Amino acid sequence: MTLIYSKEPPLNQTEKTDFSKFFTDNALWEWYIKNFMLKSIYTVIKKHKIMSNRTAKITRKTNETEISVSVNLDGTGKAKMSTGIGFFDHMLDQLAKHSLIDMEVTCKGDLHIDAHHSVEDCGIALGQALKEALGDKKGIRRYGHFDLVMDEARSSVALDFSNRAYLVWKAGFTCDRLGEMDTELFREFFQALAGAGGITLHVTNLTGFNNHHIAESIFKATAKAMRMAVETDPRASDQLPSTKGAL
Ligand SMILES: [Mn+2]
Repeated sequence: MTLIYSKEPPLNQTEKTDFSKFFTDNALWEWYIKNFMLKSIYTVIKKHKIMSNRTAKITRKTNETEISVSVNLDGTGKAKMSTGIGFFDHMLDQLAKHSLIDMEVTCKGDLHIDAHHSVEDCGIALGQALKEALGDKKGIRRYGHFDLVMDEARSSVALDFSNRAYLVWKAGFTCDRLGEMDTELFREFFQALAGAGGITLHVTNLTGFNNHHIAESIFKATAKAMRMAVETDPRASDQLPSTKGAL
């Protein structure tokens, strides 16, 4: 079947009122497919392309770390973490899984010193990637919050992709390390993430005595809040969620 584009159906004046021709004439079917069906398919593909374009890849190299991060905000929570710090990988896995943001983080850092540079720089690169993937932020919900329990631990996270970096951190740990990760580095990570991502981020641990649970509940609550904030709101898909007109 050869598709010849024409804005008008291939009919003469009298044929235009004869609808039976639509069922018998190949040229008419071709015209219909070209002008309506293909147009609809193109629209869907175009829309999907816009959605799947909410991705970013960041590479960051300093004398201390070499990092590559990629994100897809419209993913399924696929995670591929390789930071050289087992417990940190486990936490980043939670962040991807429960935000439904596909995340890949590779870091070659100066772990012979300690994990500080690696954790902080991963936070910076991830924040940059999220910010870039969000683009102009049109149509997103912008705000997210989640109150998450994990056995005895409970953490609450509220965040805003405001482009104003601010961290409020109310969490403490009773042990110095989890695996190879110093527990004081959790705050460093979220500080870097909020700073580079332009996120107003409030993290509160409410209860808990197991440090693994406390840390994990914070990452999971952040993930769930992020999912809410970066998702597109179908009622405002073409609107910027700010009266200021910019975010
Ligand atoms: Mn765990």
